[in-house]
Amino acid sequence: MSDNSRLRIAIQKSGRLSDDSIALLKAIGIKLNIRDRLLIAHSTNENIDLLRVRDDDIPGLVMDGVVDMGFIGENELEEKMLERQAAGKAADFEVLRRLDYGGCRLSLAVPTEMDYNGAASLGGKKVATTYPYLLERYFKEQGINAKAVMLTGSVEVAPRAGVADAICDLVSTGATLEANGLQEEEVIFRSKAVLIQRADGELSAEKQALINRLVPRIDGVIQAKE
Ligand code: PRT
Ligand code: ZN
Repeated sequence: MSDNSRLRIAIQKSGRLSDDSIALLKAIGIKLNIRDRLLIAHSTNENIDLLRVRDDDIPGLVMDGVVDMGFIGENELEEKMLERQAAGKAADFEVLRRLDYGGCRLSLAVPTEMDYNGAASLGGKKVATTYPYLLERYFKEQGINAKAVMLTGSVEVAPRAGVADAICDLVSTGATLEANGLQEEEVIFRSKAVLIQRADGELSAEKQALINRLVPRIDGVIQAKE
């Protein structure tokens, strides 16, 4: 374990949120010494360590108090919160800021040849997704009796592979759906990257003071780009 007096921030090691999150930390004046293969990166000018992990692990690391803060997509955060609530685990955290990157939507898409007349058309069908809790919540809200089939990758090929009738996946440009003969039909969740921290009162006064000093700088960087 690294020095517990240093603020620990979880960040996606390599993926769509990595570069923008690191750029934001640098823009607010945090100097970082990142070595590609290493899990931990230390700041050379602030009491901060970065923990570089898969994005899937970040909500749990914050909610379990293993790290103090994290950069994460709202889609992943909400899914993990629902999953932990269903398992009776603590799911407390605070959103410090919604950020200006990582924008995408979680959408239902069906094969272009399918006869689709609203979400009720999915009744009795199987829908492949990496976000079963968000999808089941949507089905419940809409009163649709469909089944979410969990796939951690290649969701867009599930209908062609005969594994599911439709999919529920993240979309940004829509090119992936189109390339796979799928039509986007319903947006069930809109997401951006967010900066979260452990629940109120669980941080030392020193760490909370450091966070309180950093957040206005983030606002400044975001405003300067607008
Ligand atoms: O390895 P690790 O588990 O850390 O990474 P990951 O593969 O789970 O995540 P990653 O890096 O793909 O995405 C991280 C986060 O970026 C997601 O949780 C979202 O919050 C956000 N994000 C923003 C996206 C997209 N845009 C996006 N387009 N995540 C995934 N996609 C996928 C999309 O599903 C499609 O397959 O990218 C592909 C291209 O999308 P189109 O619509 O432009 O074709
Ligand atoms: Zn992931």
